[in-house]
Amino acid sequence: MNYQADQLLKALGVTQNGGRAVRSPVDGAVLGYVHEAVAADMHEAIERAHQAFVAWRVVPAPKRGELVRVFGEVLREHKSELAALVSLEAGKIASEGLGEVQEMIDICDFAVGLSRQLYGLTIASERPGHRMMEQWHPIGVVGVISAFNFPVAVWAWNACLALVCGDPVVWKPSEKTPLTALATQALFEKAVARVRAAGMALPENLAQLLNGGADLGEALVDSPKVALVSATGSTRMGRAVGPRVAARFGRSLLELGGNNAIIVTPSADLDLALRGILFGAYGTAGQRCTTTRRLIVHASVHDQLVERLEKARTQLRIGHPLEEGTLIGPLVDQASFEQMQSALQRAREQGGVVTGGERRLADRFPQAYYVEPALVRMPAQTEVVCHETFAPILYVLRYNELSEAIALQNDVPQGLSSSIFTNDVREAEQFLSAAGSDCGIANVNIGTSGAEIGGAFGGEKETGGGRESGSDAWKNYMRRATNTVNYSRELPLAQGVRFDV
Ligand code: UN1
Repeated sequence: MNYQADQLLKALGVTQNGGRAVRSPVDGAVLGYVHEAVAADMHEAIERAHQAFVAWRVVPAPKRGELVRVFGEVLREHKSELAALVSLEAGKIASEGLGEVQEMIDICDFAVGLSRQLYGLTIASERPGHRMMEQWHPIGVVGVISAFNFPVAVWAWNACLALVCGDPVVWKPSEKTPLTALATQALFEKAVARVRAAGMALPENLAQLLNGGADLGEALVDSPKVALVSATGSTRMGRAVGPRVAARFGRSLLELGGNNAIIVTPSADLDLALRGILFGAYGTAGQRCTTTRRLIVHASVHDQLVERLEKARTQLRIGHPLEEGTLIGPLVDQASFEQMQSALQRAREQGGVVTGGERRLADRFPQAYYVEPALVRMPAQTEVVCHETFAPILYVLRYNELSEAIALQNDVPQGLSSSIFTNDVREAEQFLSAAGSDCGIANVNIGTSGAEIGGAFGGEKETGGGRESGSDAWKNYMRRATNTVNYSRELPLAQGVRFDV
């Protein structure tokens, strides 16, 4: 048992009483234990959530916001402990663990503001003495399926919006990160207790957590009582979820794989580009859906940029994520390491020149998988480059014309994030235009990862089309009602139709 984890769990209010052992990607040590649920438990949880919905949907939205405000307060109080647990369970370096909890706090603030801004339109009626409007009503139970790499923030994006929108949440986290989920749930329950102690009545079961296997996710996907299934993870998972939810006419919000590219043009500030590429490609050990996986560089700056990148790559400190100065933590598990090795092998077979990619620190951490980030010069955008490998591999391609670079950028099945480094306004605008990047996120002079919560987050094509987090993503969690009110003493029909007896 890892004693640091033991203390963190205690400080976060998680009591341990047996269950499956959960191991850390950092060193393979047991961090704690988790009891796993089965599908029948999920059916009961959905039923309880539905009862909560009936009560919660009529609580005024700004009052619902009060719960989320207090949750944000509790998160601030426990930021360092939860962040450290994220580091131990998901392998993130300290500042990224803190950053993940900061995303949770930020979305709380955003959702609280939103709780007074769930606006509908008023619409001009063609009939005299009539008024048309739209209202946004709570939609029902929201199921959240989340991935290991953002084990708590992605749940918070969904849960905080869902709660202010009037929807209870049922959460099935990744099997790789159940402890951070338990800690988050304990903090949420602390917020519930605090709001109740201050005199506000709250229904039971506004947010429930069930740890366990794929059968739990399937129960969420198939239940007609789950109005929205928000799923983050692989395209393979999304292919299973999307059609099944659609088959029962449920709603799904999918945030799946990315294959994000940075284009570097001749006018680019190469110092800036280098920093953006390093964090984008190798930060979080390449395990973000927004990780930069492809670099498309103009021939005139290709060699010097790649040379600088190659040098900087070898200077990134790999190690225990909570040790001062570490920039690259471990891969999540052995399977992930093997997928990385297999991708590098395929890249070599497809004409790539690979540097890095070897296992590191195996003597110090024989049960963990640290790797040197890899750089692969590719002759073309081959099969392996079109595939998302969840590891720090950066494929480098060369271009001559910007249109060619944009075509390469778009010519992959995924469509999440993209960037251009340029100081030429024409190039930047071309990249952002309708004929430019086809991704949900397109940036200028910043990298592909590390988006702020205020924007809508998600992407097109195999990324699944969903938008979470900021902007008007809240509309996913509500249903729209169009209302026409007649305040006249006549009953004119629309389109001039006559139906008089
Ligand atoms: C993810 O990897 O699923 O933009 C989410 C980013 C983070 C969120 C990533 N804010 O990189």
